Amino acid sequence: MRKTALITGATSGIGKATAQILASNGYDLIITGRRSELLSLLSETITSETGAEVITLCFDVRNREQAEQAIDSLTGKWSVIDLLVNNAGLAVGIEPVHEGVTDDWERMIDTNIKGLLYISHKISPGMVSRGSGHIINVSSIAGHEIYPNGAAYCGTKHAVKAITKAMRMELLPYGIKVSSVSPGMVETEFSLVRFKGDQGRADNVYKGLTPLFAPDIAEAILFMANRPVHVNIEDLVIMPTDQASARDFRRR
Ligand code: NDP
Ligand code: 8X3
Repeated sequence: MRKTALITGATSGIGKATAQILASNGYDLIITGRRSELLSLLSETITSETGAEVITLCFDVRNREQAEQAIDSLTGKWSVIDLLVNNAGLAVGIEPVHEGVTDDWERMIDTNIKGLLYISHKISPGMVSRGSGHIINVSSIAGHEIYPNGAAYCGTKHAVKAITKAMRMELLPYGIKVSSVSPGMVETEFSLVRFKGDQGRADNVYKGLTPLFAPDIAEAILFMANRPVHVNIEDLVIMPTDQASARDFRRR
């Protein structure tokens, strides 16, 4: 029997690659994001390529009312979510706190922390009542390490680590798995967003090294989701071979 997964931030990067690989491996999908045309396009492509059933929910995870309404709109089989991938997230700006832009911090905190909590709050009660389910949070090496000019982003990903562990403890009595995946540098739209559309600066991030690519993380998420019932992967740190820490790179 096919399972159902809800993926936040499926219009691009890791979320999109995760949607594609899950659909090819027995999941029907609820894909979400703010860019409705990209959601529709992805939904059509996945259905024609894999035969998976896909529905789309277009909303901003920062907007609690929108997020709650979107999840409340799910009925029938779509209200039974086996796997939640909390992926929507971003970094914006790269300045020290004393020179930072407060609006950038709001965007990161509201998306990476509050959005993840809003969605988990709406979807986990169904898992609790069924006594099964799996939540995989997309964290980061920035949830394990800290680097200068990344205070707010690292703060949000450390928060994701704390929320993941707390929810793992809270959901333990119900047999629900809670995991995180913590990638290093992955080439997606991430750097373009961080540098506010400056393609040159975004390209420089990946110059001279081989980063991870979105399917590398999607494959890991599929692996985590497919473990036997008695196995929960708590966290998976995945780095490019060319990156040894948040600050150590091998560029040629
Ligand atoms: P992308 O920018 O390619 O994708 C981000 C996704 O998040 C998009 O689908 C975007 O959709 C969605 N999103 C962002 N803000 C919102 C919002 N307010 N409401 C709803 N959806 C939103 O980046 P990645 O794929 O790289 O990022 C995915 C996750 O991976 C993030 O949590 C990021 O922190 C994490 N990560 C990324 C790394 C990297 O180097 N790339 C490394 C470690 C972790 P839309 O714009 O349509 O709303
Ligand atoms: C993204 C990776 O190193 O820019 O989470 O924080 S990093």
